[in-house]
Amino acid sequence: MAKITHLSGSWPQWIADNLARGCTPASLVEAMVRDNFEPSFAVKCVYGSVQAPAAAQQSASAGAYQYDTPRLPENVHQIQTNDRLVRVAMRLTQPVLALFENLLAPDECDELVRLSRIKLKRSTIVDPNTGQEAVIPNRSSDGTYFALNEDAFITRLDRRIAEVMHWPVENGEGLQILYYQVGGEYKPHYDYFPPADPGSRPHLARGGQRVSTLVIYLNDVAGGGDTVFPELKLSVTPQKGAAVYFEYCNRQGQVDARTLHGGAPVTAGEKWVATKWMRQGRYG
Ligand code: PD2
Ligand code: ZN
Repeated sequence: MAKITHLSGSWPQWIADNLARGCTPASLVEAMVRDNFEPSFAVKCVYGSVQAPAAAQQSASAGAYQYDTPRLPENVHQIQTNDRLVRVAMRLTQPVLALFENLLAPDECDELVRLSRIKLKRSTIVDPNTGQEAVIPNRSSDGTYFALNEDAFITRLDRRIAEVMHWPVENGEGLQILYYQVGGEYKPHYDYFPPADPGSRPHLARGGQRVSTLVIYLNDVAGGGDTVFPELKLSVTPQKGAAVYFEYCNRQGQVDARTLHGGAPVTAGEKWVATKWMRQGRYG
């Protein structure tokens, strides 16, 4: 279905009403993208309607999000974790985003794939209204999870991952593994729970908002499968053992709509990734 790139009917009023009642611009963009709006167009519609106080006028694309000091330290080319030296190959500041190389050894990637293959299930999303897990065509991968510190191998990886994300290991959700075949994709979305969605409430009650994501590539993909950031015009090519990191929730609990991202369709071969989501608080 073609994406919507014009604003008609009750949409302008819907945007105005929801902004007036205090919904964050990011949550409105999220809802519009779910309703098949083209992501950049939705951002323009919503941010074009945001009336920032004169003193706090920011560029329309930055919206009201205030960038804190990044959790990921600036001016660092390498991160020495407990057991591995990880290279910071590239970074952005708004949003905070970085590419890590050499995060996992090839045999660690292979082991995660081997352990996951036997327990894959179709991936789900959180229904924005009910909060229940739902299967949708926008997310056509299979996946599985490892509980935090499930065994010695996972504990070692969880510790290293927490170190590069500069966030407590106990605030992490269990490592999620995703498997995409040719045609498999994850359409652009946010990893945070849109604060205005009723379905976000039960998820926010456990550990609070998600604050950052690490997508780790477990294989080199023969074709497609890039992790794409439409607002940044950025595309990250999967590379075995490397990872893309990004932050999207500041100390005030605001969320950053610039981190809209997706997994582009795989066009050849298969794609395996491991995803770590960090929460504001302990995810117990
Ligand atoms: O597989 C990916 O590249 C991808 C892209 C966007 C994974 C996720 N998001 C995710 O797991 O949230
Ligand atoms: Zn995601």
